[in-house]
Amino acid sequence: MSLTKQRVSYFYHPEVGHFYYGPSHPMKPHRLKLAHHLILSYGLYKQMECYRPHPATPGEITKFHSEDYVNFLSRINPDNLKQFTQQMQRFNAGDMTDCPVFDGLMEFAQLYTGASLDGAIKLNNNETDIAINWTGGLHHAKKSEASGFCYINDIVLAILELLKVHARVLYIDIDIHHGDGVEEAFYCTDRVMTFSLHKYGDFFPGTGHIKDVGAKEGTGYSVNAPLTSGMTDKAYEDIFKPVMDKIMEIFRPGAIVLQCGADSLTGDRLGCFNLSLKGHAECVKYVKSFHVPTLVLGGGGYTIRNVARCWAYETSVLLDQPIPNKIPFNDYFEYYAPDYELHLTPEPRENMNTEASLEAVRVELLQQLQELQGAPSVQMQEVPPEFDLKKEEAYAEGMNDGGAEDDIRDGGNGKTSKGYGDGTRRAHSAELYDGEKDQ
Ligand code: V1D
Ligand code: CA
Repeated sequence: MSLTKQRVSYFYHPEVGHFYYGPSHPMKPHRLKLAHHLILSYGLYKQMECYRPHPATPGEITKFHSEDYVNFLSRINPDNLKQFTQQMQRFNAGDMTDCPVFDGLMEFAQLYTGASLDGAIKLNNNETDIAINWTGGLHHAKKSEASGFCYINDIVLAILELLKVHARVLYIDIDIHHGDGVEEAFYCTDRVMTFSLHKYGDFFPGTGHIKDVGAKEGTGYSVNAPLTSGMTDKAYEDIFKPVMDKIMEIFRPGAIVLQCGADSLTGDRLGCFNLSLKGHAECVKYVKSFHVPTLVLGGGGYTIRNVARCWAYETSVLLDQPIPNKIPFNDYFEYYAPDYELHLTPEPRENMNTEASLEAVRVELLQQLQELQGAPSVQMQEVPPEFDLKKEEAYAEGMNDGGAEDDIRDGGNGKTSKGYGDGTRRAHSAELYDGEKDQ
């Protein structure tokens, strides 16, 4: 781990904001354009490497999704629906579901997925410390099924990429919805720990009970914080930080994937938490403070001006570059009326999570994690033979003995993190995109 400034890479495809789920659908890819323009207008592009990602190929996508499902997504369009009635039911797509068939659906999925894969490859090659793809984070998609506005699970595919180099990958999900697709994909393995905070109880997707801890080898490696409406910054932080400390101590990930769904913010059209940008971004800041290679992704977020505010602010946090509260002039300036300010004020309403319920969640999760400490799989993690690491690095990462020299203190915050291996694979060629306006 180096304590020098962390290098940040940013992945954005200029076409990704042009897709349209339909007039009454809350998912608006246009929000991605708003966020991108806000990031540009704050001048943040000057401090990161900006790339135009490649569209993920069907061959890359079938590393997780089934061939049948990917063929279906590649062939279906709004003009040929009648030929696919049965498959639409089977794969949970169409107007009667959360996942409509819209023009360019597969291309959209290829663009957001390619950006996550490019970010993961850049991290694997040790060419960056933090990779950002605000267009990704579609955590509900399953192997053979669309779900909750998500078609291809770019997160699972990016984690599979990171697992080529890293013995253990931590997935963190601060979207208000449970990260069910990612949890399910890695439910039975101890090489990926998933940690989702979410609203639980009469809320989509209905999974993410605190007792859902994983199965088989993966028992104890799924961590769920079920919450209810009205979560405040303080309440969120009081769960997030202690659980993260314990996860980092016990799991020691070589890489982290952080899904930053913005529907956990105050005033979200679908969400019911009451977080400010600062409360949401505190999680991002905290994850960054561990100095572990991190892929930062978007996710949900339905009050689109606030989604843009959130991801622009979090980009500034990742860059350690403070930005003014006044929104700079940009192509979408009118969206930020009437105050034209960045930060959000939480609503004056009750937090339905009581002190006692929050304490119970925190205590239970810390207890579950403590139980892992004695588990043999933590100390004796097996590394597959095709593992793409130099031997000494794999040894240092997967089998360190907990001695003092294994612990590298982070810049004065008292936390420790462990060393990580760097990869030897080549990244996809990506075009440097230097301050150019969106086309
Ligand atoms: F309000 C709507 C209007 C039109 C179409 C869909 C919705 C809608 C709102 N909330 N759909 C939902 C959720 N679905 C249900 C259905 C009822 N059931 C039988 C299912 O409650 C889905 C919410 C998806 C949230 C997606 C996400 O924010 O987590 C996300 N993360 O990354 C990308 C998206
Ligand atoms: Ca979540």
